[in-house]
Amino acid sequence: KILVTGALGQIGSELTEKLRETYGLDNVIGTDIRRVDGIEDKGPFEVVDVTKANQLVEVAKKYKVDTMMHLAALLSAKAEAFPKVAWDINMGGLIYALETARELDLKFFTPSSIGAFGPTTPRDQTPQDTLQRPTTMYGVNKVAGELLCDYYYNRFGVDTRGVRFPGLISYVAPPGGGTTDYAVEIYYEAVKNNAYTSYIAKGTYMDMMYMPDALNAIVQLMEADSEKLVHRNAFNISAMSAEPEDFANAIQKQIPDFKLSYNVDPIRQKIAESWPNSIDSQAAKNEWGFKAEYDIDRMTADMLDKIRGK
Ligand code: VAH
Repeated sequence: KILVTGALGQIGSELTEKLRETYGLDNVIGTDIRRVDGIEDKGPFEVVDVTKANQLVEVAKKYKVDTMMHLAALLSAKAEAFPKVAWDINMGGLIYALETARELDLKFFTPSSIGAFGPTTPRDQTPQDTLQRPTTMYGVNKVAGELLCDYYYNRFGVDTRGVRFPGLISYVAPPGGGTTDYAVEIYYEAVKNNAYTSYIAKGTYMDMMYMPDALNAIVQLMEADSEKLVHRNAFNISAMSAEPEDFANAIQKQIPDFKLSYNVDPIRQKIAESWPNSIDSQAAKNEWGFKAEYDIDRMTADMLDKIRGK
């Protein structure tokens, strides 16, 4: 049985659904800081504030879970706007999640991010093992989180595993407060207005991935043979390195008169420029068979199709 935190978020909402399809509806308990109408109709759900001691462990005991997937967090741009709140949620939540996993011997997943790298990290084909001096609160949280998860594995034997997610593109639940969110907004605006004004500058490359590939990666990593894992927290994974013009070109293959313009947001541009242009996913491929199925054209066709259908 699996407990998911952040189950109303961009990743959590789709991960909960995917896990229920894979392991059975009643074997996946979604939790988040609040409930929304009808959420219980989709399967077991509990309101949990991950920053409050005992709330997580009580729910984990109540449902006798054996796995925790901890997605509750503040993303990069919001964390930069509210750094102390981000620390409290991102680190305060993580330590209680890890303590729950230690106390109840749970298998544990939490994502890191390309945001765990900084401006002094090699920026092209960033290696799995390299210098990590991020300059954002989110990045500080992600590096500390990676180290904390490895600590709980090495010190207490908690089976912790994680991936460094690139920007994730999806059409089910909107991302909230990320830097890569432009890559989601562009599709909605393309369908609605045939145009989009990007807050990230032309030529700014970042790693990206379509949500179905991200969800498959989580399931694949969690099912991987523990003996084969050389790394744990956290694996570089990416499907593509793209800049705003790449998305515009892919969209124009479907919507020829789509227009992209720019109105750069200096804060999120600064965050984006501190991250890699592209990361190397070889360790994930070698140790647990990571493989992305969606390139930018296939993702674009599916995104536009699904958004039109909404
Ligand atoms: C963000 N979408 O923009 C998240 C993610 C790599 C980006 O961490 O903050």
